[in-house]
Amino acid sequence: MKIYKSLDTLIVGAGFAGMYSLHKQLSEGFKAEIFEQGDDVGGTWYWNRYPGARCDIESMDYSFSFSEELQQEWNWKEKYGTQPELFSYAKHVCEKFNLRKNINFNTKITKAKFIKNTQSWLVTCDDNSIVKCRYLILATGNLSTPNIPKINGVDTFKGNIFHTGAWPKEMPDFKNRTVGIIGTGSSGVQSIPIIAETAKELLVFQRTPNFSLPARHSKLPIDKRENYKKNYLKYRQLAKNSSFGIAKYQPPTQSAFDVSENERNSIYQKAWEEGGQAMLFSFTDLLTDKKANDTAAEFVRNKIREIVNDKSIAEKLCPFDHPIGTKRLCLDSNYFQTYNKNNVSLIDISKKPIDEINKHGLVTNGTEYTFDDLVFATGFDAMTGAVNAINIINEDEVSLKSKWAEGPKTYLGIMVSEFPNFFMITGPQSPGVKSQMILSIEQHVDFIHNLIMHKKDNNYSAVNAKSKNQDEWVKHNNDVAHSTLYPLAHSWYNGDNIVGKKRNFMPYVGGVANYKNICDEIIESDYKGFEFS
Ligand code: N01
Repeated sequence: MKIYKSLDTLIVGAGFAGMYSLHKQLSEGFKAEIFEQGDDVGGTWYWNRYPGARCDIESMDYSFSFSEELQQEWNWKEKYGTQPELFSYAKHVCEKFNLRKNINFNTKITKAKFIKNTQSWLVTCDDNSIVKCRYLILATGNLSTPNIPKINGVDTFKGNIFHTGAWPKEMPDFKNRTVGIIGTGSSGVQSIPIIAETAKELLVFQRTPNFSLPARHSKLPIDKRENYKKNYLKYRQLAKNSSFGIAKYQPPTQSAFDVSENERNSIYQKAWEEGGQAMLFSFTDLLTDKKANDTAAEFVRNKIREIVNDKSIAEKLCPFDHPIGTKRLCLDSNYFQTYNKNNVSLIDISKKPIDEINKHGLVTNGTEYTFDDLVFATGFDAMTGAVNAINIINEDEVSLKSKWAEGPKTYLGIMVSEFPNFFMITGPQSPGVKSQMILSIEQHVDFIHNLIMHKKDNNYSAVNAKSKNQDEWVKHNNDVAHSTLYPLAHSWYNGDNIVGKKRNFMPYVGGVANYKNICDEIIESDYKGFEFS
């Protein structure tokens, strides 16, 4: 076995998490490199180039805070960053901190094995080359393994097939073409209105309708941007002390039933007009009390009924299967309005699934629908997909995938017991996907970095999570989730979207601020729950 490179730190993935982690490691003098399967940086914003792709968190929040110079010099143009703008930002970060020379592009990591004697990892790349490293950090993202449902006959389709999460670099031209799209989650809700603008005909195959609120997207006024920049310290602090890591969404103070029905509806109306996710932050009990939640859900259903001209289509677009906000709430620009267009049809497949895909289209409920192009907006094997795609083996020859067969178990979403010197950025059972992702990334990268420094400064050779503390953390994660309405939804949060995946609620929904306090207390207690050897 020939080791072609020896590193202190090997990081997998060159998205925001990987880049910031690399920057921290290099700043401390570590020999560190990223291995990235794409040919550029950006992660999510490299792969998700589908029409209409943009972030659903405002740009001034969804950005790095670790460098004052960076946050002052970058000028966001749009209220919600588009994929091209976010991709440019990622490239700017890469150049500014001189990271590119330490990134191996077009290289996929397939295996990692911990070697007891040397207390290091041997990592195998897809060209079979082997890299030795002391620390292995996964920055592989939570929504990075596209899910293409196994539908009979998919290989026989003669037209083009696209997945929103692996979109080609060259934008396909849908002009004069009939397009079929499967999926009405965030990716579908964003791409459907844009594809409908050019396609001759668009057929939307909907299994479950989704709640979506208007984004009220606009250009970002320069004075607003500059004012925000002047007060960045304050806004970043507010974000850190909030539940979801977004400065303007501070914890509400009153229950939905503290006010009259009229007042409640006027609060919802104001939030609807403001756009974004404001409505979810109107009352304390929207995510814990089904009756409170029903008031917001019905408000949104009534909006759908107002917007969509055809009453039966409107009713098909109204979600009844889950409380609002318990699946990732979509933000849209004219999503429901799109169903008023003559070239758009909604095909409800909730009762009869797609039987097969054939040469010309697909068959459901005995009817054949033909189209030229097929778009899968069918989401991802979320949170565990990218981790399990690497064969990670500990010193006892046990794979992480087998350890996680019944669902992921982590300590703080950062480490896994019996897998020393192995770290995940925003892993399962951490707030990542239920927060402003970049804020959570920064917190995890800093935590992991400090943990590694603590280990190094004390001349330890390995750090590991204790299984007792891990079990307690997993239990806490589940207890918090089950004190809310989240588990009532069938969503990627609990693995329901992947056939055969064990149901487990994966994100930590106890709030960003609470989570950070817990982590800070752990640091202060000399890394309680971690063992050093
Ligand atoms: O994926 P999803 P997504 N037959 O899993 C349907 C983030 N994101 O890519 O609900 C028919 O939400 C499935 O139906 P059902 C964001 O966190 C952010 O849209 O399972 N349909 C559903 O409608 C988001 O939550 C942004 O019944 C099938 C859809 O496909 C996450 O990524 C933008 C099917 C999948 O929805 C994932 O969003 C985009 C089948 N066999 C994404 N299998 C922003 O920042 C699946 N479906 C704005």
